[in-house]
Amino acid sequence: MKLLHLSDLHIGKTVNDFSMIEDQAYQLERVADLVTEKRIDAVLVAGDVYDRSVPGEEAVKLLDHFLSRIHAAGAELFIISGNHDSEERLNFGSSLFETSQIHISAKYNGSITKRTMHDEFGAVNFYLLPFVKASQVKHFYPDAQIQTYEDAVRCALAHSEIDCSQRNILLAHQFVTGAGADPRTGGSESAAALCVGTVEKVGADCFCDFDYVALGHIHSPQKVARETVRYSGSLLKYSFREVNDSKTAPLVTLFEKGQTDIELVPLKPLREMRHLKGKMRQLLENVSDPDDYIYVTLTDEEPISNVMHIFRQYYPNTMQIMYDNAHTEVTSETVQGEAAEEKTFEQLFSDFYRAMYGCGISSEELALITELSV
Ligand SMILES: [Mn+2]
Repeated sequence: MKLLHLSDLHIGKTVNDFSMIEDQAYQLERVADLVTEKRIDAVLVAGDVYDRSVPGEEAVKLLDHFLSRIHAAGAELFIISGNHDSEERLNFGSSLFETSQIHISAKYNGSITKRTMHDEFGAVNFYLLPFVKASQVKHFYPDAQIQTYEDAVRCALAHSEIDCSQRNILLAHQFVTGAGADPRTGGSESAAALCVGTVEKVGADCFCDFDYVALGHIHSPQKVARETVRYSGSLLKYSFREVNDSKTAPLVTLFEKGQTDIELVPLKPLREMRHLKGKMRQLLENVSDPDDYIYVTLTDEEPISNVMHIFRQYYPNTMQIMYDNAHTEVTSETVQGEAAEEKTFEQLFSDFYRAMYGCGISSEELALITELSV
């Protein structure tokens, strides 16, 4: 049996004011093509289907189209909610979708949804655990000792009667750590995922009953503790910190119990996200793939006026321009070297201005800001 693992689609997301919808539509078309080409039996979507709890029209239309394409390709579809999804909205139509082999579990109701498929080696059980906080599980098991997210996940799994002689797959959307090591974040996760306390962490050893664990939440693709506990990573690069990631989807082939093969299938986007660093003149002399999403670090010593306007004539999808030059280096040293409380308002504001713009504030601007501050 072949499974394709996706997560963190974040349909409807904007990055630096650029709508990602066209890129997401393209990427989901490629995924649907892949399902046909590779004869995938089931597609797993491990949460953060939408970017917002109230998705926009285009986002809803795109998910609708994706569901029909996967269904037409003959694969079953398993979807859980992530922390970005609204439980109720993602659940819409789910009981009716069941008749079309589309299984959505967006809301924890005291037991984990289980669905079973069969192949020549027997049964494969899919457990769909939507994103849960400790309090949501505690609500159904008030007598259980549940303080952390790990307690919650353990309690939910303990009430699932897992038959370990069969093959078992889990979908979950949590911050999962392996042997004390945190997963490497991509940078476009929500603040909740980027700075987690020990309460929110779930140890990968909770999942020893599962032959494959399809995780969502962390946007960089990676395994956690073992090859068969994985974050697929987000559908696309959604932040500057992800420019060097290559996005992939794990294609998991299940043979008899205990034999699992994983291939990471590259997902080539409509537009790449890239980081260019150098002097403006140099960068604009060698323009390639102008439709890509571009982050720029300029090493020019003098600030360039209208620099975004200039770059967008060559790279219309320029997302952000930063400076890295002698001024910015001096700034970071100054800020670290001197205590803020010993500085006057004018000095502090001048430092701030330099940190933001990479150059000194003019005396006219400083006079104006001083006047406004009193
Ligand atoms: Mn996410």
